[in-house]
Parts: sequence; C-alpha cells; structure tokens
Amino acid sequence: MGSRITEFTDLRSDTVTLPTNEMLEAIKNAELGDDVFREDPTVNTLEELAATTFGKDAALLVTSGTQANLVSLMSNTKRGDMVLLEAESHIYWYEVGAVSAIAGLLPWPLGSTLGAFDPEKIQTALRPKNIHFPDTTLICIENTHNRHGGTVITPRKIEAISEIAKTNDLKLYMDGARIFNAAVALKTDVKRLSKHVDNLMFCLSKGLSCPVGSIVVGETEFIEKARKTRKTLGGGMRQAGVIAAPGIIALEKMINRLEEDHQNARALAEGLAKTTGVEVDLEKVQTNIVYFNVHKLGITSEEFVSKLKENGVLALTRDKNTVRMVTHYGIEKVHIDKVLDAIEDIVKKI
Ligand code: TLP
Repeated sequence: MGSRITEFTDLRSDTVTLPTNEMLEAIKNAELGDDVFREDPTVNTLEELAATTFGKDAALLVTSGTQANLVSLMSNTKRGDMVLLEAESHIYWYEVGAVSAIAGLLPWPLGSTLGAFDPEKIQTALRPKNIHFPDTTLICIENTHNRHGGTVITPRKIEAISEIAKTNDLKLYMDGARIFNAAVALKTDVKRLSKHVDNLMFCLSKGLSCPVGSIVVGETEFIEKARKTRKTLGGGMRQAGVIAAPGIIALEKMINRLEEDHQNARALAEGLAKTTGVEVDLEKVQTNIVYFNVHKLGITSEEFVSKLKENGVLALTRDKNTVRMVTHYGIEKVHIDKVLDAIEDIVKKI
C-alpha cells in the first residue's frame, strides 16, 4: 500500500483508500496511448473487462462518480426532460445540482423503502403525454444506497422497476457507485444486478481501492453517446492507462475482499448498539456503511465528530444528529475495536 499521511483511523469514506502495491506497480508498467484517439491499450482492456463483468456491450472510463452520473443523465435524456429519482439519492443531494444546472433536467424525487422504490409510487408520479408536461424519460436507482445506509436493492426489485420503465418507454439507470458491495452482500453475480437496467455506473475509487476513476456501462450506442458527452464536459483523457491499470486489478482482485469490510461494519454497528445513548438501526447495516444517532447523548453529530477526531478517529456527519462511518481496505478488526473503545470513552465523559 502507498503511505498514509496521517495516523488517524479514517472512517470518513471508502474513498480514502490507498492503492495496493500491485496497483502502483501496474501504474508504473502500464502500456499507454492517447485515449481520445482510442489508442490507450490499458484503457481499452479495462473498458472491455468492465463491459463483460456486467454483461453489457461497452464501457467508458470517466474521472469520478459525479462525472459518470452526469454523463449518463445527459446521454439518456434531452434537456427539459423529467427524471424520476430517489429523494435521498446522491444525484439529488451531493452533485451540486448538476442534474438541473448542467443536464437541464427536472428531477422528480420519490420516497422509498431503504432506497428501493415502491413500483406503485413510480406509476403515480408518471404523467400522461400532454402539452403542459415535460417528457419523463428516465428512472434512476442507487445501489447500494448511500444515504439510506449502504442498503441493497435486490435483483427482483430492480426487475419490478424495469417492468414499469419498459411499459412507459423510460430508460432505467443505476448509480452503482458501490454495486460490488451489493453483489457481495447478496452473494450473487453482479450481472444479476445489471441485467434489468439499461445502463449503470460503478466507482473504482470507492471500496475497490483505486486512486481515481468510475466506469459507465451500457449498450454500444449509449456508450458512444456518453463518450461524446464526456468530451463536452472536458473529460476526454489522454494517457489514461495510468488510471485504468489499477482498475483492472480492482476488478480482478479487490471484489471478494469487500466481505471483510461488511463484517467490520457489522462488528462496529453491533458495538455501537451496545453503547448507552447511541442509536443504530442494525437492519440498515447491510454493507460497509454505518450511521448512528447521537441525539440522546445531548450533543450534535458535529460535536461528536470533533470529539472523535480528538481521539484519533475520523468520521462524517449525515445530518444534525447522525454520524457516518464507512469501512474499507486498510481498516481491520483491530481498528474497529480501537474506534469502539474511543467511543466508549467519549460517551463516559459527556
Ligand atoms: N459519495 C461520497 C461523497 O460524495 C458523499 C461518499 O463518501 O460516500 N454515487 C454515490 C452513491 C456515491 O456515494 C458517490 C460518492 C458518488 C456517486 C460520486 O462519486 P465521486 O465522489 O467519485 O464523484
């Protein structure tokens, strides 16, 4: 692993991972070319591998999850369209409003159960074709669902949503930033999760330990359009094999180990559940994300996070009362025990 700049136990996100030594070696030895001319062999190999992994025609390497979502939104719709998305989705909350500001879309947020839409809710939101209404052309789902706690949407639920999409001539897109966490939690092939969506993205830089990159996957025509959209957004890359090389290792070697992150998240959540004044919903801890509520301790999540920092632990807040911790490569059971001890200490002193 590359060297870390701090001694903190960093549970802010699974984006803070460092590349493995094998990844660093692969970067050093990657065969390179100009990817705008489609001449980077390492990028081409990664894109083919990604397409095959998800059982789709083609794939496109982009710089980030946010760029992947934006490129996909724009390539699935036209300006002025309405897009149905989940009310707590990353696209709606954390992507600087690009869905409207850049893609020119009207986002229509719908509630859900732990991130999974109730198909009837979609049906109710759909509007008839009428001169007054925008065209609704896209449904977006998020799997695993970040703000709901890393919760998993099952293939059966995706299929039910896709039936409605097909009947109403809508595209179905999946923000699968952490789709491999979903596949590992369900003990299933990721193809079962991609089968019923038209296209999706996943992140190399979350959980899989790559320093940079996300990949959009779908039909050939869609990916060609996405390639051009990426260029519009200034995302055409040149010797991008330096990004792609660790991506190949991620897909080949870093997926099965996600189970360890899930076990550590579970151990953390169970420890937290035993801590007086701390509330955690164990049903929502399905993958590598743990949210817990500190309201009963009489302090805000911000205050709790600064106390954690004083004790060598980094975390994020979700809202006024909720703290988020994410397990990842580099975090082991010993770290979880250390974090639980630190929390026990903090709580005793409040
Ligand atoms: N999520 C990050 C932060 O932005 C909150 C995190 O630490 O969880 N989709 C989903 C479901 C995501 O969780 C994220 C990143 C993205 C898209 C965007 O990816 P990046 O950060 O690569 O632009």
